[in-house]
Amino acid sequence: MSKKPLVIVTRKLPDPIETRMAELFDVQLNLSDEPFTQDQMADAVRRADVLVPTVTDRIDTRILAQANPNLRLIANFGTGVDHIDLATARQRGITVTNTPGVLTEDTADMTMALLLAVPRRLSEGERVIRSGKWEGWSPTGMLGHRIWGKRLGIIGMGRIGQAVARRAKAFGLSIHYHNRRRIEVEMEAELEATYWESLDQMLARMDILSVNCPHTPATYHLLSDRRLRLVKPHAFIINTSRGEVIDENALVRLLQQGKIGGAGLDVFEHEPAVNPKLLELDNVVLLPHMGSATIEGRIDMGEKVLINIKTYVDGHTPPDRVIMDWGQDSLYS
Ligand code: 8YV
Repeated sequence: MSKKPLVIVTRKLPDPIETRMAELFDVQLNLSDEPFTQDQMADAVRRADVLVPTVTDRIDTRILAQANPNLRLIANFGTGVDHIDLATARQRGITVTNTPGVLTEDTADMTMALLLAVPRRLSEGERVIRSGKWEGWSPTGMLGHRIWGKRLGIIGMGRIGQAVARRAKAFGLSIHYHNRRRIEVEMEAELEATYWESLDQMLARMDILSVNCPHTPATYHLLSDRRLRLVKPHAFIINTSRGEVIDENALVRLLQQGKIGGAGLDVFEHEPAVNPKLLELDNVVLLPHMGSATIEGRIDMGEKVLINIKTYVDGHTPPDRVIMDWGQDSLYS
């Protein structure tokens, strides 16, 4: 590209990142931070050389069909790329990059926060205080479930899953995992993690489950109604990955029926809509997709986006090019 490429950014990014971007490229920022409408998105793909979307944008076949041949790079601000039709992007010769690694620890922290909050009833406790109804300590008041000594089943043992395992080990949980392939034996030994080839069998044996796999065609409703019914009635389910991995209606039904002990959800199947029935349940902790929401993390993500664009514009393969590697036989990484 001889002239400065036009980079269109769909959401407000941290100021220092926007400043650097404007120095390097010809940039169209979204200062309002309102997500793009479908019309704005169509306009963006018709004009941009590089598009910087986020998880709130749907870059589907219909949108990509309207893209100009000059759109060569989609540099996603975020790790999950399930909102981008990767197959169509590939067909049209568009490179897709993401921001892996820099939000691993923050997301693992949030997983632990939920993993503690749900069994120990943190949100419920705070609601009691805020309602002004607390009458003081009692031997049987606000009893939750002990964490240490319990079995944690991690679904998806990639970077975030492993970071969760490290933390959970320090909290005295025993670590179990299911993944599309077994991790390196050295890593398994370091994490003292037990591999379960059968997700069904693992689900039936765990006290706490943590969803840490990406949403791909193969993991959509991985925790289906049938699988959720295998979970122990006192078990807790934590999800900081993507809502679509769990059949949310089935989860809500089983929570209502007391067939699952509780849930900690940072993500939802139809964000930003939250199933209203979840709001009626006391044994759930609900967060607005803030797993990686730290000031530092957002800067790091922005830096990654900048490096990916710069590398691409300079004619090289960007470091975080997304390789679509999920086939029929593969589940998740
Ligand atoms: C980000 C996330 O905040 O990176 C991801 O995949 O889920 C979030 O933590 C969001 O995606 C930014 O686009």
